[in-house]
Amino acid sequence: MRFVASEHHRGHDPATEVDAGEVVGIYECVARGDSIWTALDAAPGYESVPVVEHGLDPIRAVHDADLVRFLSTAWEELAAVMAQRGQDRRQVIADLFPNPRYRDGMGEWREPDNAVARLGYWSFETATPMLAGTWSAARAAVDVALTATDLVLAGDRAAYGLCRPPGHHAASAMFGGYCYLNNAAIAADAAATTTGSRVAVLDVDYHHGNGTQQIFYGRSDVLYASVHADPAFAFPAFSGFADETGTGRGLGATVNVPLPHDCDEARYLDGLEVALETIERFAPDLLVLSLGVDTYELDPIAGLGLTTESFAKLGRRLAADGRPTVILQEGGYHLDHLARNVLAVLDGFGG
Ligand code: Q9C
Ligand code: ZN
Repeated sequence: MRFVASEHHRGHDPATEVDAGEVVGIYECVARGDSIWTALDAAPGYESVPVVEHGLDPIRAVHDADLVRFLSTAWEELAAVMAQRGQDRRQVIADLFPNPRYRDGMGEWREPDNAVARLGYWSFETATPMLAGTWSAARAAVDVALTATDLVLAGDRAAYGLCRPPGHHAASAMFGGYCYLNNAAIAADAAATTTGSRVAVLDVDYHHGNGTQQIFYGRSDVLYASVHADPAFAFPAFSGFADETGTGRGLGATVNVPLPHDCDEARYLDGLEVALETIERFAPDLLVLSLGVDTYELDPIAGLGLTTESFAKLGRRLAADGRPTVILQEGGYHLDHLARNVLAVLDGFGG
């Protein structure tokens, strides 16, 4: 299997996040990308392909132009505000968010002038810091996803994109959940619009991919199917319910399979079958797999009872469906077992 990765991920090197008001070490760290890359280089049967720059057009096809403009200049503006305050900061985390009820009865929202307030205006939670290298890493992750997609569109059975930062929590006009640009959505949209093909996104990350769901919620050409921890107890809490099935022309092209806290491999694989049945009925030409391995039983912030052998089964099960597949990295936070679990999926697929 051929794979794509970018050195630019290292420029996005956050130190901390805020969890329930507590400052903790960042889980979405540089070592995640490096450990997977090192393992791919050492494993037999994997060949690295250079990243091809695809520019901003495929990003703007999915994301609001104002979000893209904000992300591209955010660090410069934040650094200026911090300098004015006499603070030398390597990262900034938003702490003010636009609750939809704030302006009840008071008319339209305005984007704030202050860069720190704007960080919250465009985001939704406190685990997604902005740094000097964030924008180029986020852009490079999109290029990684699009380059992997090109390989599959040109005939590779499957390709792996080592996207970091991840993408599936980024919506058309909002970032967060460690995600800035929605790599999988941009790849799926580019494939669907440039080739006129039907694309299914299967999201197996522990967390519901609210961003990918939102981007495709009204569309019938891209199916979004997700198997994830029930939002009743898991992040991102506001989406991923089984009764969210799309809207308008997209009705029926969104599928959510929420799983319980005490999930194990057998229950997980049953849930996966539900998602795969809907994909089968949709009959896509291309599958984009949002591959989070934070379903691992030992994941420090997540976990749905899966073992490394479960990930091999997942890879074999997806390969059995025989679809051209773009595999893109999302979450997975057990640093010591991360690469092993990703490789289990890829090897299982026939990597
Ligand atoms: N500030 C992915 O796995 N958790 N993202 C804490 C509270 C954020 C997970 C949020 C988890 C994000 C790609
Ligand atoms: Zn996740």
